Amino acid sequence: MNVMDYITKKLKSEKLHMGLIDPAEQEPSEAADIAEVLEEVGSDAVMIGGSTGLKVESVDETVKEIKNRVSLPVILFPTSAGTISPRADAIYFMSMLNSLDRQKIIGEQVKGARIVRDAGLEPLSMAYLVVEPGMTVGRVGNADMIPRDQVDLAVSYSLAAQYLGMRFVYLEAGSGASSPVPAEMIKEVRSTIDIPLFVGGGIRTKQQALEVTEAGADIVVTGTVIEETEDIKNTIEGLISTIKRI
Ligand code: 1GP
Repeated sequence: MNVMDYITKKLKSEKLHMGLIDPAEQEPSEAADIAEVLEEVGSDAVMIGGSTGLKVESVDETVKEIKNRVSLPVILFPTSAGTISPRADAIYFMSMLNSLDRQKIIGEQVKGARIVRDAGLEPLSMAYLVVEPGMTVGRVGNADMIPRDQVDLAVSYSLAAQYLGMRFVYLEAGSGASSPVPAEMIKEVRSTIDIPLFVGGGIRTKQQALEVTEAGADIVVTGTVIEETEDIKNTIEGLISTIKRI
């Protein structure tokens, strides 16, 4: 499966939803149960990652179980070069452009490049931009966070990413953020760049999903809501139907 083609083709006619599963939060078989629900309710891909101190073994086992049971693309969303599973379909080859830590901008990427090549993983080049409040990823990534009212700064970073040849921009408010990336910021970035825009962090309700997609998010990522809800099927189905209606 060529994941870039899959995403590009889908984006021609609809907005996408991707469900983020953290291998540290459940057993691999339970992760596969969640992935089955995501597939059933019309999610477009499963992203794997998101925790600090993740072990490559648990990433690998989780990807294996999911690949055994669903046909959705499984894409790694790595925190470091040490958590790459060759069983996935693709990997976001991402740089946290607004990190103050060289390791997060290019260090892990140098460490991981040959691992990705040798594993035969499809690299999907992505600019990862952390917006306030940023949560754990902002802290761990030593991000010089984009303030919520600095729309121009988000636009400048996103345009720089496009000019550097990156294929995606991800505006990240941080997993579990109290509110998502501001609509005004999404709108300005979307109207400036030509590459697809991911938005994630703090999206829990249909209203929030509506606001970020109406503002211009092409791909909406949700993670925490999957972990917190009592009824994954209904909750995610509601979010996806909202996202796909735009
Ligand atoms: C985190 O953007 C993703 O990297 C998802 O955030 O867990 O808040 O949905 P949530």
